[in-house]
Amino acid sequence: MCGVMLYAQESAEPIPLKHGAHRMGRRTDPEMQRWREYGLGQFIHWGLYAIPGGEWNGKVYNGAAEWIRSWKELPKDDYDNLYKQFNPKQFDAKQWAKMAKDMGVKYMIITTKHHDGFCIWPSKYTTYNIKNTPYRKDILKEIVDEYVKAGIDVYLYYSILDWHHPGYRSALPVTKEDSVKYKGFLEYTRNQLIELLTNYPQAKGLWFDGTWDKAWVNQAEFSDKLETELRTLSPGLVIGSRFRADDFGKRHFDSNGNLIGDYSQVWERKFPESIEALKGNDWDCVMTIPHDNWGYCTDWSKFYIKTPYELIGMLLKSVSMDGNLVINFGPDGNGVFRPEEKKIAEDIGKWMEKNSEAVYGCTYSGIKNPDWGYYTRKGDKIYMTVFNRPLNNKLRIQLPPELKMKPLNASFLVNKQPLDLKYIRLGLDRDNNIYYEVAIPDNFISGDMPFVIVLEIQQIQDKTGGKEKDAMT
Ligand code: JFZ
Repeated sequence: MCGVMLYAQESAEPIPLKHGAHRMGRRTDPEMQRWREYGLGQFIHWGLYAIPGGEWNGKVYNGAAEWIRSWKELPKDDYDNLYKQFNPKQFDAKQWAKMAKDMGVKYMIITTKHHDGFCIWPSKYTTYNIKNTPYRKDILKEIVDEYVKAGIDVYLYYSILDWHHPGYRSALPVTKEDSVKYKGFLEYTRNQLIELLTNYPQAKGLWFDGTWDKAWVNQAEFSDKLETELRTLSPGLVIGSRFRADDFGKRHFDSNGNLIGDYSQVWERKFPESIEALKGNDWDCVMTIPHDNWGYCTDWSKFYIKTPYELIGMLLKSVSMDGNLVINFGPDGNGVFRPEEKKIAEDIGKWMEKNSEAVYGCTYSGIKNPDWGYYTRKGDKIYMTVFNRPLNNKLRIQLPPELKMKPLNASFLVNKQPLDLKYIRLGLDRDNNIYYEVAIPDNFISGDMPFVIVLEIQQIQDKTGGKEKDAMT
């Protein structure tokens, strides 16, 4: 019964929606193409939570450090007064941007207002902002200016969930008074978003959070109108799938299965199994270096910390499936990145300096990722990034015939050294795959980081290409 209903739904006429997806398929404009080509991004979580750093009165909070205000051990007033201490004396936006630039980052997302409601810009709609801290200056402006100067695109994170605003409600307003207050909160949200885009016109997009709240989900008309308004104010703006829900409260994908917004934001600290799972949608993955902690946390010894090797693996995995990887950093209350983060950024940067050709502007290659690493593609070049060097030094390449690709030559990316490329055979398996092999020289010392081989290919025009396969199935 259930199966029948599902089938009926899928094949039936689309469900009429007033607030569904605005578009089917990918955006085709240059701004979105630019987003697609980034490859690597940086997330920064920075706010009042950086002061306690996951601890209060010597006690350690078990949740994510940026959520500490929700901990019962911490009196809310104490937290809300932390702004009186916020004075990051060592904060240097230029240095931040340089660190990101050296890491090879092409875009960055900065928390302008996290769940605690504190604003790192001098918003005229609340006093709970940077201007009323001892620091006083507009931190957001410093960050936007310096990153833009360094050639890095900036995106503004904004949490709809707000523990400070008196009109905020997480669930549906129950009383008349709740409704009125929540309306005021929605107006506040709209005002601040317009303010952000007006004050920081360089921002390329908005990154929304906390939009799972029932109260927000039920405001489909409001958020849909607001999205249109924001896009009109800032043409080309990129907004992911985590902003608004459709008429029936469906998030990310509307009731007809179409992606809401410009790219999928469901890949938080996880990856799609395969390119097919993405259904052709743009996507990025946001990733923490520890397990699940975004804001500064004094003690990292309780976490497993991802290595640069693993993070580069995640980067190549993302790009090989047409996505971007965004790595999160959480500077401390003084505006300083912890040494571990600096070292990771440096190590990734060293690798990117030599190998970023396999990342920037690259896409899915059409070939399934092999056991030894990842394929990425740009034009007539296939990049083979090797993470697991085979013990026999032979890299097997398995080409589906319908790709009609003929490998011409192979070489190391770093020094262009030519490598032995051998055709093995066609039709070895039931899918008629074509096999090639690249030989890694026995005396090649790969070191402890992945290396890249460039495979130059030619598109072949043959009359039967792909046909044999169809005929066999
Ligand atoms: C949210 C925040 O609560 C968190 O503090 C951080 O800012 C992160 C980037 O976003 O956390 C989430 C959001 C979405 C999911 C999980 C945690 N999710 O979709 O699985």
